[in-house]
Amino acid sequence: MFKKILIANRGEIALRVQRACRELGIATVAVHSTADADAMHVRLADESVCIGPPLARDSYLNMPAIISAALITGAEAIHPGYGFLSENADFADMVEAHKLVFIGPSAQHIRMMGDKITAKTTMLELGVPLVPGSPGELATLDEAYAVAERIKYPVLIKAAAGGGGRGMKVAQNRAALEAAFREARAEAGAAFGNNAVYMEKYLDKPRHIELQILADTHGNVVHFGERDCSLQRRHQKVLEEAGSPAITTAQRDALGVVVTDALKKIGYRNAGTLEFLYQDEQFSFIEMNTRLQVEHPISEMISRMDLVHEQIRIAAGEALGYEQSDIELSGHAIECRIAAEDPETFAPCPGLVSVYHPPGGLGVRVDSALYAGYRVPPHYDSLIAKLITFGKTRDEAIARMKRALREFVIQGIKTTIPLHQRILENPEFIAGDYTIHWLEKFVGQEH
Ligand code: MV4
Repeated sequence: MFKKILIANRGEIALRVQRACRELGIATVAVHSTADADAMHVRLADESVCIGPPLARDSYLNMPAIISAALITGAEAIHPGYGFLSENADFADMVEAHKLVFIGPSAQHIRMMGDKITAKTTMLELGVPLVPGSPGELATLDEAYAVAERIKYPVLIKAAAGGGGRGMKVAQNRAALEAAFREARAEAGAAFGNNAVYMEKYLDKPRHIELQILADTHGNVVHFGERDCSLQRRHQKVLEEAGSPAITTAQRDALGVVVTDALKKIGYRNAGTLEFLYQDEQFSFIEMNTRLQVEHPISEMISRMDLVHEQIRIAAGEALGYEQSDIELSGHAIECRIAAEDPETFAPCPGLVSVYHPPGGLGVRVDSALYAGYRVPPHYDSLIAKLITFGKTRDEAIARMKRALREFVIQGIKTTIPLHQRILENPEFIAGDYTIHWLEKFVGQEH
């Protein structure tokens, strides 16, 4: 096992990884920008290194500075958290070139899944269900017309280097396809320096359901069930649940078998998430994320497993030591992402936190790096706390979340707590009756 790990991140996820390290008896090295000198992840680490000025590209994305910090402090491994360098294959290569361990998948697998076309082609060959679409890149407009006639309109043009919704264009009919194709290509080229695009049948009312997996370096792959992440606004997840209110145990088990078999075949390692769209009782793979995700705690709550412990053990070469049948999923968990934003306009609201009182009690978990007197800097993501509740049933998790949101006191800055309270009162939400379009409509209707 490692003796010292550098955590190449900030905020709640840096604390989350530190907690796992502490429990495993591993010393931690924090890195931070000048804007984060007073941050909780710096205060709680065993050691810390300032790696640059506030802008992320000069600090948390500064690969040589982070590698140097690891070498100087004698850290043996680097945990990237989520965002920043977590899905950067060049960084994973650089870490290994310096005889350090990247706590995540191989650079080859990060690259494979980073290219959405390669990811889909790979999953197709492995028998994972996909949305009907182009077999690979759409090179010409003629090809686009041909695929669209075959799969029928409406269709969606997506960027191969995209993901997270950037560079997508819908074409409702043949007349709209040329503009969608040209715009998607131009936007992809400008945004990613790669203008490759592909086509999928446009699903009009899907849910976003993702499956959490772990793979060790001894050929074992297990899953931790699904998370329903349909409640998003502008491709930002707002509230997630595990399991999905829309799927059955039999559906979960069947999808789990297909996915774990597929990942065994490609020799995937460490944590990963396969994203599916679910509509008309069908799962369609769209993307794979090769990192620990923000919403991983809800999978931990329903499985009583520590996914970060497991990531670290896997990176150290240990075998999982349990099988799928040992993972017992039970109960229901919900996560509310609390952001330093205006709950009506979603404008970021950084500033001084004057009062901070997190909720507690049975079935409540708060992952946050906030404290009273902390100044939320304007340079980074606005997520300030994840409030997670667990219950034997979904109704119990909802009741507990409402109770916990009432208890949560954050003063000095605006937060999205009131938005979550409104969602939790809504009859459609309570019935579990929502798609990926529900939240945008809900937020729009309120005005
Ligand atoms: C789609 C889709 C409908 N049909 N693909 C958006 C983010 C990216 N991960 C995939 N996305 C979508 N892909 C097909 N074939 C609708 C979306 C989509 C979406 C997906 C998940 C969660 C929220 C969303 C909001 C708008 C569009």
